[in-house]
Amino acid sequence: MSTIETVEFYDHLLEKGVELFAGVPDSLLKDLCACIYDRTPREANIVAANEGNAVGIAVGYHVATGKYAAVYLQNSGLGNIVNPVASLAHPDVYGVPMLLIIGWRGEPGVKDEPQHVAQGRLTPAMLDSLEVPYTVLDAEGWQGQVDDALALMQAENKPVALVVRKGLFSKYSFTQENPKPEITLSREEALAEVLEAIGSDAFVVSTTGKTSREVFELRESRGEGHAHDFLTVGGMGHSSSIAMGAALGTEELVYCIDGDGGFLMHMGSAPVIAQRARDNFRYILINNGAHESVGGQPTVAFDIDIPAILRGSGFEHVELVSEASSIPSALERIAAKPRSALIIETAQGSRDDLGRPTVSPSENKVAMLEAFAESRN
Ligand SMILES: Cc1ncc(C[n+]2csc(CCOP(=O)(O)OP(=O)(O)O)c2C)c(N)n1
Repeated sequence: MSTIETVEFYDHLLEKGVELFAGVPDSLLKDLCACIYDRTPREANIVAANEGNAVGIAVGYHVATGKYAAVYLQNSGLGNIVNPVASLAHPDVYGVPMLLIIGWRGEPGVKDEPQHVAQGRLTPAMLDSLEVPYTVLDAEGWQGQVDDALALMQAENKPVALVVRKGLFSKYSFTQENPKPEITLSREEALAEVLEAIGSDAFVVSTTGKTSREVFELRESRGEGHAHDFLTVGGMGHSSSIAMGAALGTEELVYCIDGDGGFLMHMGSAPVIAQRARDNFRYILINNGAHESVGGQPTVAFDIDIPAILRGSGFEHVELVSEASSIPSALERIAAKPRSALIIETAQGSRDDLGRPTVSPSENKVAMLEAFAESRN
């Protein structure tokens, strides 16, 4: 498949007046997101907490400057933009031009994971129903497609979208500064310690991305099966809420294992959970300061005081560790106390040969229902 030269595409957007980028990184847009991150001043590329926030930034920027922003997202994030697009940016409301660049996971005919199949099939229909005109970008003639989209966006004062197929952008490599070189613990090592410490009776709800893939592989190697794990393969940011709901169905402890990107995406759930979750809910946050699963763009998680946020929300016992040897004793204390949370700071990175779950979500659900029922007996 021929590709679009990523730097040429980026330069073209700049030539056409894009001075602000905002979004949430995506695996299919990995090279474009890396290029934007590498070449754009930090204040002009906002890695937003969620895609709806990125649309909000684009709306505010336009009303203040008359200019327009480019908003990048995976199609999984379309749900997060529906509200601000339909009830703010749509021409029936404020009429705000913005260029949406959407990675098309689960495109019909392209093999992908279960969580991307329906979203991939629904992507064109969702854009149609939002009345957002879109073009599926082509490696041949992409300049004309971009220019037409921008002209339409400006003529009609509305969001328009470029839909990006797998493998469309050329490789863009860059070296990122490591914000915390003193941390050597990997996420997978941390997860291995966690699974060992919490025991096989506890339930786990793990976050979207490589965390859940690592949990799956660790359970395989531990020979424990998968019936105690809800892998949040889609619905990024909702693991803690899922764990809150699941804690209602068992007397065992239910651990949410979140990531910093997932935590930030719907952080409003933290105080509600701290105030209202049942006493068997426990929270573990693996903080590597980045969206590691989709290319490693930094989040703001290393710049903020997460223990203070959790304490302020109502978690009464909060610990932070960054070494494997501290995890078992910390989890002993966490297990003993309701409204407690453990933050584990880790380095970025994962195995090249990391696999994907071989049990489907629907099979896993059947097994989980049984395991939860047993835990109540
Ligand atoms: C709503 C939504 N937006 C974007 C994505 C793409 N995505 C999958 S994993 C991930 C990064 C998760 O970051 P974090 O929680 O920090 O975990 P890490 O990958 O660093 O372990 C992203 C952005 C998605 N699945 N869903």
